[in-house]
Amino acid sequence: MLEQVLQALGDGDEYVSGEAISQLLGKSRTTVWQLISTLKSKGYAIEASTKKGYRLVARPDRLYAWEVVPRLKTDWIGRHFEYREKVTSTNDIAKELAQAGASDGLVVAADEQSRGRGRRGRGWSSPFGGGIYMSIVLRPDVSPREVPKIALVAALGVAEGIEAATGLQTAVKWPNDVLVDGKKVCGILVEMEAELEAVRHVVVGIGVNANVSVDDIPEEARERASSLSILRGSPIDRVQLTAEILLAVERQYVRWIQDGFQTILPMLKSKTASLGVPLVVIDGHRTFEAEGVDISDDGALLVRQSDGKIVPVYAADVSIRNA
Ligand code: BT5
Repeated sequence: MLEQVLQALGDGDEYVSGEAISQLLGKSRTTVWQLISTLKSKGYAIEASTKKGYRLVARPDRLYAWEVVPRLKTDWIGRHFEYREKVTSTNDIAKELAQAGASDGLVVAADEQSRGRGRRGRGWSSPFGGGIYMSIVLRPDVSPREVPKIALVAALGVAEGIEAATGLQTAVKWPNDVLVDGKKVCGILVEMEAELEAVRHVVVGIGVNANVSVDDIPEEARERASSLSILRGSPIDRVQLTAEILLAVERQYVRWIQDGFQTILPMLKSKTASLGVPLVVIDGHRTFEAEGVDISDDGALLVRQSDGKIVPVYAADVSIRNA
């Protein structure tokens, strides 16, 4: 219903009479007035004039489904879009919904996370309204062994989406970060539920520092992380960014499913900041220095150790070493 009122108000160029909205909705003038009040309480600035009716002056910077869905250009990802103001973690909600049978492509987004998660039990700072916190439920018909590649496929999509929405140049840091000017602006957390040979569902959690201030980035990460608004020097339209990211992620995901990982690889390699540079690799309990050489057909990062041997790295933390 709120969506219909917003549609009736249009882009706010002109006043729309209460009578017109009431006729469009088939509801009384009192109901229209109540809906307008609800929209105001959700952050919409609406002018009311007894003679002329209502005029939409400003939209809030929120990831409401009725704001995001009309701006989507995807075929299926995000068409079912669940918005929550505040959650523990969008990955948790997406997982619950997936277990309850949510369809392929469901997106859960929130304006704040109280327990945003990174990999290996680490946290993800998720201040209200600062970032994009969203999780996509996917049901790929692949073996669980293939699933780690989804982080790379998604990272490539997010990188492209950020470029399309902001004009900033991006790079991918293997396996799950997106960088701008060498600073981490996005982290991806892929989780799955699977049986031995079959994937039940995958949840791709995407956290983007859109309008996050320096103070909201954890101290230990400040040197290596930033936000898109800081790097561009102007605020980011999170709704548009969300739409662009979902479009690019869908495009890369469909390519992967239909044409295989090899079709993604050249693009991924050309965008990867971890190749041809000195790295520090933390693989379980082992930390070593190496040089990034290539990404293999199965998504591993190939690194050259100091003894010259090239070894694959599958699930490590890799940072770029300042030479
Ligand atoms: C990641 O982990 O980069 C994955 C982050 C995924 C977050 C999304 S938000 C939506 C969905 N719901 C969730 O609960 N999670 C996903 P990792 O590579 O482990 O990086 C985590 C580390 O980055 C932390 O230990 C901090 O040092 C640092 N960090 C925390 N918050 C940050 C932020 N907002 N920006 C940059 N770095 C941050």
